[in-house]
Amino acid sequence: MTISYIALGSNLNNPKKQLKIALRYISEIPTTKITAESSVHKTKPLGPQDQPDFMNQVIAVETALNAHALLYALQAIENLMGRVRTVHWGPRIIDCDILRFGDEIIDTDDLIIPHPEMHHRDFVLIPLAEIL
Ligand code: ROI
Repeated sequence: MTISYIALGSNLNNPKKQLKIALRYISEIPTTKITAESSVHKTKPLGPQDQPDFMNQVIAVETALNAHALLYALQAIENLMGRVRTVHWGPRIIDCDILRFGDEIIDTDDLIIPHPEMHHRDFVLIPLAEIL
């Protein structure tokens, strides 16, 4: 089993509710259990300012999946929830980013772990600190 930290963010269509829906789907990923949840933090957008504030949260999961299988499960949830990739750094219904996966270092086309931007982002570090 591996412990992984995942950052969630939403700024569209009732963002708090979107985080709850994402948590429910994540809890249904096979062999994966949510072991910690930060509180929900309201944050100013990083990037274009002409978009709503975000709701951000970080969770820990314990999983028997490998990192790519977890990534694909999270991408399936994003797609199921209606995420459309249009504006770069634009508003989004849900974003699920793997921050850490055990102590693995991964550098592939579709997945870089540890998340290369996490140490620049208060909206990730503050909720992460809360659950550590
Ligand atoms: N800004 C904040 N505050 N929270 C996010 O989750 C977030 N996600 C993003 C961009 C658009 C970079 N800005 C964000 O992807």
